[in-house]
Amino acid sequence: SSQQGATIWLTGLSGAGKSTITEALAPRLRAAGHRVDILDGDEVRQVLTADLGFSREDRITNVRRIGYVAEVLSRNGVLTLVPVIAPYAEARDAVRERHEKAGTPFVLIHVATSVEVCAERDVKGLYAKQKAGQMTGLTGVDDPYEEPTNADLRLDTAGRSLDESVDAVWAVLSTRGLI
Ligand code: GGZ
Repeated sequence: SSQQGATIWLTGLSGAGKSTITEALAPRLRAAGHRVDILDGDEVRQVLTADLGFSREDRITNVRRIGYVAEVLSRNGVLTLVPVIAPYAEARDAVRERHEKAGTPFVLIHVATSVEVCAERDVKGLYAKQKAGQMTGLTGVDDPYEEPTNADLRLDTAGRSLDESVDAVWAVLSTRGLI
């Protein structure tokens, strides 16, 4: 079938809800007849970017590589969901530019859950680890997160149900004519 693809990038802190929203959105999009794939930072880092750490340079390389793969998939009709922190504007903009040059739709969702709420949730225990001095360079705590100024949606998940968050992303995709 000929379908319009797009890259839907969910940027935000660890624990903001990027992966959770993605995992709920994907089956809904599939049920609506779309081809969907997910490039989750946590997973992709085990293969495509297994050589990279969390320095500024490595994070930028990580995001550019993932952006390359996302654009190829999206150009070929896949709705490609990318829950990856992408803390640097420079890297996000490079990915956006690659998409624009290819004429491939790019949607940026800022999952803007506050660092306080992310630390409270602390699903992975990273915030506790950083506080205990067992790690450094945690995004939003002692490492930069450059807030997007060009997001299609700024979504704070605090006080919102998962369904409401998914609906908000869905509305953006609908407005953009992608679904
Ligand atoms: C942020 C880290 C860090 C540091 C390990 N800072 O929430 P998670 O656990 O499951 O997903 C996060 C993942 C971050 O990888 P990304 O590829 O999304 O990040 S980036 O765009 O910055 O390259 C987190 C875990 O790895 N993690 N150390 N120091 N998140």
